[in-house]
Amino acid sequence: MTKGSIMVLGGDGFCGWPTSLHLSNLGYDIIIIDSLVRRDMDTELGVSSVTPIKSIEERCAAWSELTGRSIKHVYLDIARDYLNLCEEIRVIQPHAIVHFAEQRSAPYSMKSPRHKAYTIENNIRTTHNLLNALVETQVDAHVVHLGTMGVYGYGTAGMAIPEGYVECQMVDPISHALVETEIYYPPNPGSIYHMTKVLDTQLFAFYHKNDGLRITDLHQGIVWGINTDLTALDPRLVNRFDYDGDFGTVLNRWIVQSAVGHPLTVHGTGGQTRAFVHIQNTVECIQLAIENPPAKTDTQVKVWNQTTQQLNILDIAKIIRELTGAEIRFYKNPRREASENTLSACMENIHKLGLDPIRLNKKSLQELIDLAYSHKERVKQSKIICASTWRNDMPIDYDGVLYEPKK
Ligand code: USQ
Repeated sequence: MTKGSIMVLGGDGFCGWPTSLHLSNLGYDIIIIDSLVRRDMDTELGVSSVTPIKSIEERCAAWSELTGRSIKHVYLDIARDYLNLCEEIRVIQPHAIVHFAEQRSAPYSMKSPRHKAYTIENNIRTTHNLLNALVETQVDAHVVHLGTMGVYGYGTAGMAIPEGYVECQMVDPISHALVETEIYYPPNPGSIYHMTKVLDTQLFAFYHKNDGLRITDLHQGIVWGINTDLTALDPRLVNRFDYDGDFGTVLNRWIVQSAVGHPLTVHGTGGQTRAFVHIQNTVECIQLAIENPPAKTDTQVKVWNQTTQQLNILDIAKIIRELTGAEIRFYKNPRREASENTLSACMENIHKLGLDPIRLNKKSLQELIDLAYSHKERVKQSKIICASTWRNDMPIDYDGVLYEPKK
């Protein structure tokens, strides 16, 4: 028996594909809405996934052959085709809509004026078209959106990062009386990409207040790992593995660098601390969000932090170095970000619902290393260095300086 239909917007991507499999396996009817633009970006950048991913048709056919369950793909650009988005929502009458359909790379968003404009236009129109379409069609689907921990910024605030909202006292500018209130934690995005996720939160707050839309915004940390239990079932289901300077994220990139004998590219001093989550936990968190929807009577958009641990990036490099013997080098940071920060994020919501956190350890890293080593001939060394700088006057550092641990 089906549990109902779920639309996965951006269901061909790095988080979208494993989520689609996970939800299909739980008994939901999955409809992937995807314009396949992420594959076009690989062509634009002259790179491809380290793992040889199959076309969306082959992926869906393999899933059906292996499990008897079907996943349907609809080719649709929801940023530009509002009318067909409405039509799909009307026909499918989804129980929930998982929204991954945004350009998700900070370096890509900072590459050039064109990339900045594309990221703003695409991400904001996508989110707005979705919310607008739900109001127009009057379909009461729960929207589960993939936001980012980066909306909070990585300054050292001197306190733990709450889940979306913070209780505070404000000073009345006239009477100077203290007023107790709760507000969105002040946003501090570090890139145009992160900025779009901040703007999304404002759209959600408005559509929740005005139209009663039910929305969960998941502020996700940096995803590490490639496969989930289901993408690992068959090579045709394998997830994408990005390593290039635009789409590769820090830990996964470094695993690939170690496989091809490239030094680990630590930006700046490596003093950055970031929130992390394993891809298997990502799909489980989305399941938890779907199973625990907001009530119609909720007064706020539901916000959860989707992270299981916070790690210093130089510490990660040292663990990979210990496992693989890779050299670590410090590169001039192509980003404008604090050279050092501490980070402690509240992650109560997903944990109280029973998420079993996968923490970084040598065994889980070894699986990733084995995967990268088995496809290392697919890696182009020339695409490794981050060549997107946050400003035109910032140099691209191709050489770096060797890290020599104190004896
Ligand atoms: N970094 C390096 N060396 C590298 C690559 C990155 O030192 O070779 C550093 C960056 O300078 C940064 C940190 O590692 O300080 C994280 O960079 P990243 O590329 O792994 O992650 P980021 O750009 O923050 O974005 C990624 C995803 C994005 C998601 C975000 C979660 O691409 O979609 O929203 O992680 S978070 O970082 O918590 O905002």
